[in-house]
Amino acid sequence: MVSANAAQFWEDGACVVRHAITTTELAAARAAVDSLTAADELADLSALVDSDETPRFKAGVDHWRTRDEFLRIATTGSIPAVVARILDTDRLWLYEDSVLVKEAGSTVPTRWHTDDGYFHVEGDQLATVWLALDPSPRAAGSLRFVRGSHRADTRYRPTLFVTDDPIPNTIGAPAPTLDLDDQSVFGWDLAAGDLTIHHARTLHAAEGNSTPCARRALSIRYCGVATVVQPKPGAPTKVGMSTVSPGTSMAVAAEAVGLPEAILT
Ligand SMILES: O=C(O)CCC(=O)C(=O)O
Repeated sequence: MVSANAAQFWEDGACVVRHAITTTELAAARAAVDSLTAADELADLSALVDSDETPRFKAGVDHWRTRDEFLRIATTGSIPAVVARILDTDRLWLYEDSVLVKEAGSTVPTRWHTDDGYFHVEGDQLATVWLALDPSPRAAGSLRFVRGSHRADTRYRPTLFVTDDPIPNTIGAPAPTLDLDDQSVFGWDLAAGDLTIHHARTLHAAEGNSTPCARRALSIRYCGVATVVQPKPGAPTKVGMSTVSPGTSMAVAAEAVGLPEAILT
């Protein structure tokens, strides 16, 4: 069983888990990411900032639907188990996953944002796992967090991720832009197979990737039993979500929407 500092998650807004997956799972996840890249199935986020540099920042969402490896990692084994313990939930659902490849030398940072503005779900049992598939020091773009930001009442407007421009028709305050060296900012250098877990309301960002290796990552976003459906105007649509009334508990909504439930052991 892998261990995590749940108290730090709730106090600071994020915690780290070392050696979270097996080498077999790591190899499978890397192969699945590479198959997405080879098939050109990822969106080019660098294009959103008009970057013409050769290394690109590419990403995609909900690849668990076509790659069983991602579904397996997100819903079985040590990752959902540790997330459920931290969130103190006896049921856990995969809201979505995201593959994020920052190629070696990409200068495109991930801008400050919180995740909750992108999710059509509300509640405290919302967390994102960021699983490093390559060695990820800060210079490669591992996530940095603002200490305690998840405890503030402010709700931030979702952005285009690589720019501070808000997604049209969304609501909320503009996310602040902090210096990564600010004393309120913290994070971890990660080895391949390590992960961080952050609360959906924790402000976070990442540098570009100035290392000579690609930074492949799998972000897995979860919701627990005490969450409810809450449509967020303008946020990216989620298949099936609009068929469920606001306020519906996740235990009912997940089945209607088709969100996979994790097997907690
Ligand atoms: O990988 C990145 O650069 C950003 C990922 C992120 O912010 C997230 O998954 O919440």
